[in-house]
Amino acid sequence: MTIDSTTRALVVGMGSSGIAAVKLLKKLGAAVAVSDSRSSTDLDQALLRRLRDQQIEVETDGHAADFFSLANLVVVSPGVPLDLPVLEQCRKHGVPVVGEMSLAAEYLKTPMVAVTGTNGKSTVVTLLGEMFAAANKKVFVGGNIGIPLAEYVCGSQDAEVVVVEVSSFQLDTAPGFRPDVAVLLNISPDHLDRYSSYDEYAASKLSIFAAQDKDDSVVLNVDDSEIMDRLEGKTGGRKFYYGTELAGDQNGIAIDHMTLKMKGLGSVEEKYELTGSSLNQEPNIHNAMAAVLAARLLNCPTYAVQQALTSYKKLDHRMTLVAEIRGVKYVDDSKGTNIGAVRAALEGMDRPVVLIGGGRDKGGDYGFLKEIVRAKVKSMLLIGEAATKMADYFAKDTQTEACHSLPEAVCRASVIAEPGDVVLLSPACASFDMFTSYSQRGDVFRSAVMKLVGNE
Ligand code: UMA
Repeated sequence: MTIDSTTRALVVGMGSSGIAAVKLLKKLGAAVAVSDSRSSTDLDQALLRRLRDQQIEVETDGHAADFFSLANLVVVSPGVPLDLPVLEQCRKHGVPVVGEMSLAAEYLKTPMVAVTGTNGKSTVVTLLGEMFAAANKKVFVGGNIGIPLAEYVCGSQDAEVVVVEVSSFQLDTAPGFRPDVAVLLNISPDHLDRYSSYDEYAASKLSIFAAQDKDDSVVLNVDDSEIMDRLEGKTGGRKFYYGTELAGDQNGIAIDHMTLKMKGLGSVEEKYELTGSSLNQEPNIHNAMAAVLAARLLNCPTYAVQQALTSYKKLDHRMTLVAEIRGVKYVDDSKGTNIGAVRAALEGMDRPVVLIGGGRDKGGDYGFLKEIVRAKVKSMLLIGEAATKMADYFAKDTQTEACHSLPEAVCRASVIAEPGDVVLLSPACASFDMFTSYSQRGDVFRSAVMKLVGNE
């Protein structure tokens, strides 16, 4: 896509992705306008002033067809629903509707590894970042995890490798997206409040491979049947696999106790040790294998890969032990915002669980959790918009109870839990009904637990 002075671009959404897109489009010489559904009083006033100072036309309080009719390119932020009538109108008139990441990738000059999947993305991209950094290579880590790719592309592009976390929302507007190495970690139901079906969501994840060819690499989790069963015909890239065991014709990496063993890659037998690493438990063992494989495909030296595996510190709010009080462990898995993440968290539990869940429902099928809840959860305390729905749903599988707030749920959990139990915050829902983010929810959990510690 050529962007120049004849381009009249309209950017939808004034969050971090939209603003990075504005910068890039301006740099490429386009005339730019922006539109946001929020009212001008809700938007950052300094940002509005900055945009107007740059002669950028700004529409607030919604998206009007007239404003869109002037554009010959529309760049949407990932959080903007693609079925907005104005966007449908643009597509009908042949105006391309693309995403910021996809636009940025067209102007990217640095080799790129892109990581998607329902869970584990942030762990894998941060670990990859540490692997390249350990080799003294300049690396940019961004995308869905934080700094938009367009921000990098606007700069001097001086990294030796770019590592991006990619969401399904970003993939939905990225038909030509072609990473040198694409990693798909797992697929399980998520964001079903945005997709019309689980199949549509899964297809979005698999589309990360769509534009790749034999010069590109594909990294796949052999243990995820949702990926393996849906893969046929979805990629032209060279396939590499990771998992518990690889078939005879599969090259990649497999786990043998705590040792990762490479197969069919490199001239000598490569091994990596996870003993003593913070990644030595599932699902992080699989996340580690994905990162090792992707790093080696981009020639990260073996010593640097091992160094990062050894020194990596787990990200917060992911199965983080907050405290142990009278033999009860309190674990913060606030990042467990979907059903697959909660299932993985429960699978790793060898103690009876008092589960704190709920929040904003994402349309997922709680049926995926029924069996594991029956087996491992002795009591479920539920908060937020989904509390009643979840309490009713699991009433036959475990004892359920709705609570008004997260601190109240922690208090109740401390009464119910017995020595040897674990109190686990792993909500299966988004946080936005009660908190600004999953991390704020995790922080509230932590302070409620620390209050219990203080009361001891
Ligand atoms: N808006 C409109 N019209 C609409 C809807 C929203 O104008 O119909 C406006 C909002 O008023 C707001 C802006 O769009 O001003 C927000 O855009 P956005 O929701 O796309 O958020 P950004 O701040 O641009 O952040 C996005 C990603 N957000 C989402 O995908 C929802 C961030 O991922 C990402 O870090 C950032 O780009 C940089 O790449 C966050 C996320 O929650 C972490 N991702 C989801 C997830 O991980 O599950 C996919």
